[in-house]
Amino acid sequence: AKGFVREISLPQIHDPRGDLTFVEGQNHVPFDINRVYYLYNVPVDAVRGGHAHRELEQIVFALSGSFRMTVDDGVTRSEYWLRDPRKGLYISRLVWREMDAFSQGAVCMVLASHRYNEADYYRDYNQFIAALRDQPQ
Ligand code: T46
Repeated sequence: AKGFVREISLPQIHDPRGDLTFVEGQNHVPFDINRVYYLYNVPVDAVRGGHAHRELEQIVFALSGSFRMTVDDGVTRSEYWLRDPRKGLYISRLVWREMDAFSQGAVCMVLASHRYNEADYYRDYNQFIAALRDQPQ
């Protein structure tokens, strides 16, 4: 199976005291959350990512500010601008991703299906493409 991405919309409880958004396991997230991590203090000229995962599924949010995610399933490259804390980007396994154009003070939060495991990474693009060719259709 090929990798894919899709947008996930979360509820927003609007209030004069401020907005509230929540994420529920088994409801908004199609996997068990085993890890949460966040990127912050990111220099505006930083480039992050540059890898794909063997098994990991994730949902990426811009909790504050904005940044660009470029995703590549080995055939098509697409760009998503994350800037709305209610909207996450679900990224399946076997998707190459790069992140850049972080705004000043941007905070990126990621919900992940597994704990951190360096062995799950393809950090070489050609190795990722070769692995895709070995996938059953
Ligand atoms: C992804 C994008 C969106 C850990 O020890 N634990 C962790 O949970 C993570 C995510 C990283 N690390 C270590 C591994 C590296 O030594 O932190 C260092 C930086 O990780 P990396 O270069 O992979 O960071 P990014 O921002 O390029 O990528 C991360 C995730 O690794 C990746 O899965 O999709 O954010």
